[in-house]
Amino acid sequence: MSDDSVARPRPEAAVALRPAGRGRIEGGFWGARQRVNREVTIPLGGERVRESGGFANLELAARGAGGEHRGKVFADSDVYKWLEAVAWERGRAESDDLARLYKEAADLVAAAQDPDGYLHTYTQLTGRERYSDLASSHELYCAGHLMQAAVAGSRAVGDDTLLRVATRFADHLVKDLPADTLDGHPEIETALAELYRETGARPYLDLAARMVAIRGRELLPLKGHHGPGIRQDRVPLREAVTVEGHAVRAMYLAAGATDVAVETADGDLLAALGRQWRDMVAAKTYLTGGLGSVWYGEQFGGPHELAPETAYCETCAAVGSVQWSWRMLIATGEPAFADLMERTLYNAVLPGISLGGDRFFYVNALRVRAGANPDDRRAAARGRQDWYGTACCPPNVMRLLSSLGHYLATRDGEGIQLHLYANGAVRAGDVLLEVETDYPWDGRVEIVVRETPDRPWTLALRIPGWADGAGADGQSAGPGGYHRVRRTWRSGDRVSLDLAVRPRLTAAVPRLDVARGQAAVERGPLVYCLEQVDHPGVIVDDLCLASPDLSDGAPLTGLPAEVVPVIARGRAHVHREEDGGFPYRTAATPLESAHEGPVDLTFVPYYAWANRGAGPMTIWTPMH
Ligand code: FUB
Ligand code: ZN
Repeated sequence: MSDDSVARPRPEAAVALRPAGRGRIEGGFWGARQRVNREVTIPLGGERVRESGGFANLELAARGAGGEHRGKVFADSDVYKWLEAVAWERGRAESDDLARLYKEAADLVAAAQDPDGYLHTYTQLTGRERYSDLASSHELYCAGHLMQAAVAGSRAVGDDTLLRVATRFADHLVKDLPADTLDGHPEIETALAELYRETGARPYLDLAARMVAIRGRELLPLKGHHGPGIRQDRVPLREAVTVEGHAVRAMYLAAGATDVAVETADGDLLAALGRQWRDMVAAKTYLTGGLGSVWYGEQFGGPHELAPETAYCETCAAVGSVQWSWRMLIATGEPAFADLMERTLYNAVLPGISLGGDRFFYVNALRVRAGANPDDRRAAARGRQDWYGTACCPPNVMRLLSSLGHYLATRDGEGIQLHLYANGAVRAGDVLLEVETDYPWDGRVEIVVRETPDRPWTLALRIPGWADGAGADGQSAGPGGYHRVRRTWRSGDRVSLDLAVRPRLTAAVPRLDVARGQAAVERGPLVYCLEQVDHPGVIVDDLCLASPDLSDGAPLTGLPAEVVPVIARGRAHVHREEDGGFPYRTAATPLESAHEGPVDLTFVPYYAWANRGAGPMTIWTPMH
């Protein structure tokens, strides 16, 4: 465990909390995911990046003789995100294999860099003029991912191979980037801020701050049918009241703007970001935490435009949301940000990868109908895919899982705050805490103090917003805040938390009309769904809930034994012959409800769906 935190504010930054540093996740829910990530996904990711030309592009650029660029204009970013994951993994546990993989790729990146610091293989190989098409070229987006990988290598294992490349690139940008330049895809802002934090070079922060300040003034040229909003260039961030446009871009920009706000003590900017975050949660976030309801342009829709089957919910948008909320949590200390992080991690990031760690969703629909068209490779009806032509999502999940230990805890002048619960240990200064839990399957979390100074400090434990009936050491602990215990601790002291994990039904507000008359099943932090595979003889589209009573079920064949299904009584609507003609009837006719016999409904955690074959699935189930 060390203070190699993700988004580590400078000492003078205006923040309420400071990251505690990397916690150790061991076993349990997230330990299993981290093991699969390390043993399966990251090695496989390296292979896929190689097969898709990511390394070949760098090799050609290193030779300096031109050549055919393979893949998308942002192919370099796949290499960098994968390298970032390798770096965080090395920090968790060094290995010869990981160190070799990292060195080979990092040396290649260094060799591909132009003498003046520039690096973007698409531009280098095609000979296109630098920065001539920043609305689409992703030059600075790739630079940003390079910088984040470099910071990870430096923080996690003190390897500065990429840091030297990144600082040369950043120095070049500070010196040579035309004034008032923006990238169509934000990312460079948060990366420059982190590079500033790592190196202390103030011009990097100033450049990031300038990019945040001038965004929203329609500086970027328009492309195709899109207006400036898709690239967050319609309204200055300081004035914006909501998030808009391409969801991943919006999240990366907001994360970078939050970094800038805290490092420059810009309270107005932070307040504007808080306003946008709250509007996003209130009107533009799926129950899963997923973001983006419009396929066209991979965008946010309007308020409450959250149709389940056409949900876009790109896995990268969920990763970006976690990054933004983490920064807002540090800036403000408000638990709502940690609540969204938790919801998003379990239900919007994790569905993006199969349980085996080798297949991926790019788009995460909340409903797939029987007979849904699987034509687009991103369509959920097709199930997870081995890789994608636009492979932004898989390495994004890799780097987040590798660095997950950083997001568990923070500290302030009063003590330590635990935000996310995972079996393992957390160190903050001279305090060492062990966390024993089978969360999220079980709500019991035992915190054991192993090392402590001989003076009073406060242990703050987040009680999630859903955790009605939670308790700590026999006292009730209200949801949506922190349960705080202040005392002079002794080694061996324990606090027992019970987060009241049990199945519950959730409804949407009336304005979210696509979910009217329907309910979703949740259990603890997990959102559940109905899958066709558990309902032979009926079609998921025809099912409805017959009773609000829910109970835990027995393990299911084909899913890990620890996965707790939820059982309810249901019914299947009869799809009559006349319904198959023109599927409408006069609204004046009272709705007859013809049902077949009772059906036992089996709900499984949404993150685990499509691991036993793809098929119809729904998060929302009609109540009649
Ligand atoms: O443009 C780079 C990445 O490709 C975006 O972040 C994703 O949404 C995908 O469009
Ligand atoms: Zn993506």
